[in-house]
Amino acid sequence: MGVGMVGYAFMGAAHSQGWRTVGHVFDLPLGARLAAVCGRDGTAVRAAADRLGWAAAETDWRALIARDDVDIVDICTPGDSHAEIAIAALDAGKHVLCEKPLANTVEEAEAMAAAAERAAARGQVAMVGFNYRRVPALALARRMVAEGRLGTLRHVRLSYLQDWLVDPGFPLTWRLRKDRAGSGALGDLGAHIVDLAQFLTGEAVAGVSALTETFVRERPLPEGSSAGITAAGTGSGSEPGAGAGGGAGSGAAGFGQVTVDDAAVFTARFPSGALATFEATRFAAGRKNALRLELNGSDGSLAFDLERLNELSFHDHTEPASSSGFRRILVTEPGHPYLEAWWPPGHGLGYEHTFVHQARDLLHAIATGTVPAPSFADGLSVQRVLAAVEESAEKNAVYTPVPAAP
Ligand code: SOE
Repeated sequence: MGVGMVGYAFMGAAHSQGWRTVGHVFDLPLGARLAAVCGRDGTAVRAAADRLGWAAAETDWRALIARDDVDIVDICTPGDSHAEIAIAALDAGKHVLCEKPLANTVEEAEAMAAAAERAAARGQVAMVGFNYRRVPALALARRMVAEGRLGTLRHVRLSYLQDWLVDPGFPLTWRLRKDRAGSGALGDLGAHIVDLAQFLTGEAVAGVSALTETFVRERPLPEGSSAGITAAGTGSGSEPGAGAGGGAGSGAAGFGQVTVDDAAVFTARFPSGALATFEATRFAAGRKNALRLELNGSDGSLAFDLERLNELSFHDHTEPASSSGFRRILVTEPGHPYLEAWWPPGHGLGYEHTFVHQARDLLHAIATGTVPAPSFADGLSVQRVLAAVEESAEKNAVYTPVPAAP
């Protein structure tokens, strides 16, 4: 399978690592070839191709899709271009991998899911890049929940905490603009934890109640065009359309309006009756990429922390109270998800390996003609939850505690 990737900044580099490595680790029904990478700046995209291992470079995504040596189109651009590129690629007969969140709006996500369904009838595959499903410990957690090890689920608790916006001097990059990114911490981080909650429980969120906040409403306009989550940009990758400055609402001289949320907190219900809490923020000082979760059921609990991603904590509540308690499962055994192909027990994996696993799962889905998980329909379902969160936050149904009678 020839892969053509659009965008080559942080996510593009992570995906490249996945495509380069997958065939060297897993026994695959189909191989992957890094055919071409695409970005708008010709000099920069050629440099990225050399650095990341792509055979060719293109400056127009339509030309990338039209290439005969491209079978899979991998979309690593900001959200505002996902729908157009994905639908064009599917209509051109290509398989598609699209970064999360699937789109910037529910309408776009619906159109993408419809295109994916049409394409599936022609044997094409469309997957959304919720890579944390591919952390072995989280794949194991899902297996344990599905096996009933937790009994009836009562609580689903997830938070995703970063801190790269704490400094009010951090520039107004594309991730802080609604027209480019759709939303802020909600779509970027909240999308991951909503997807994980639905993946782990096997249930779809049934209702939400939310608060969002933009703590710093104006930020300096950036000097460069490619900054992502670092002020200086991540690598030299200018994602197509990643320019940050133009179009930002103007504020004080040299400043622009932040048009997305900095943080979102919300509660939710699952059809089974389980209650969920979610927190997504870029303002948790000291927390760099802290994705944490805990599930509590009638028969036990599971807990996970991305900063210790080779471990899963499990409490078996059916054991005698005198000897039960949380114990650490070191998720590095060959019987654990994805680990049959990696290192001997105890030799852990990291963030980058989730992209190798993602490439593996996509190639398997193509070879077997199965709908991959997470599908575009799964991406749409997350998008609907994000939209419900925004609507709830806008309506701001916050009740003030009644003061005590004098
Ligand atoms: C930035 O907040 C970011 O790169 C997200 O966009 C990714 O999805 C997440 O994996 C890491 O943080």
